Amino acid sequence: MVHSTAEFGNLQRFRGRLNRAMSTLKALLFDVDGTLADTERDGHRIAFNRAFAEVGLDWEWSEELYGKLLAVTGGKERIRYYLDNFNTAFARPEGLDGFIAGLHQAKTRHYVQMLAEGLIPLRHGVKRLIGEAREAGMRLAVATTTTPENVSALLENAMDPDAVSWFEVIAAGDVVPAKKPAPDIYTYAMEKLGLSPAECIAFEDSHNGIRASLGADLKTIVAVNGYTREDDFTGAAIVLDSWGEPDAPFRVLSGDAGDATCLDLALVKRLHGG
Ligand code: XBP
Ligand code: MG
Repeated sequence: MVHSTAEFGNLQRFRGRLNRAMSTLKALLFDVDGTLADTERDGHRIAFNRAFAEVGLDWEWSEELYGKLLAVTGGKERIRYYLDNFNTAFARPEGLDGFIAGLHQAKTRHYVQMLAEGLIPLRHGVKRLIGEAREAGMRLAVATTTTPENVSALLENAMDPDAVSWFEVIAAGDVVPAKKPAPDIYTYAMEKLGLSPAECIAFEDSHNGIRASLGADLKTIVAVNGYTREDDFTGAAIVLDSWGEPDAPFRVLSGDAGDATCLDLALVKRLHGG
């Protein structure tokens, strides 16, 4: 008999653990920005600034300001957040939605161009882990807030010309109306895969990201980056400072990696528990 909300919560968590213990891991679900690559400070931020300059705006998003703007996911949503909170004096044009959408299109063009020039590499360990997962027949998907073109451009340029085809589902951008921290993009990706949360695991780098993945009932492995080091990752299966490579071990910030020194499939499976 369940007596209180706390006990009900405990029971739900116990059920989740039991489901996972009975479910084999079938798919890895990857966030993109900050997770597959360190895209924000020297990628998206620069592309936004180039777009602003292109249309004659004197806006300049510094590294520090951009850290604050990352509170909101999604480029269009971030521009609006900037205007509402950091540039309230800006004389807004009529049809603000269209103005923001146009600006964001220009930003996407600049960002994709930067990827094509090979300016944004993958994080250490990503290629190795994905290669290992593919060899083991693990299914792969992306669940991200960013624009679909950005994902294909990153995968093609930084991972492999064929890498887009390695991912069964690329859930990205406006395909769901509520972006992270809402769980919708993860739920959407799992629906497309035809899998339950207990059969999947998520990879994230930020507080908003893990709120989305945990909200979708997914076990989540975190590797922080410069902007997210101080984020709250309560509920993560493990928090690492990087994915690690055999010759460049990760540091465990919280959780238990056993003897592992880089994130390999064996550790992913152990953290999943199935
Ligand atoms: C990623 C984001 C994205 C990018 C910009 O969040 O916040 O908005 O900064 O991408 P997450 P777009 O890693 O949690 O998915 O400009 O294409 O929206
Ligand atoms: Mg991210």
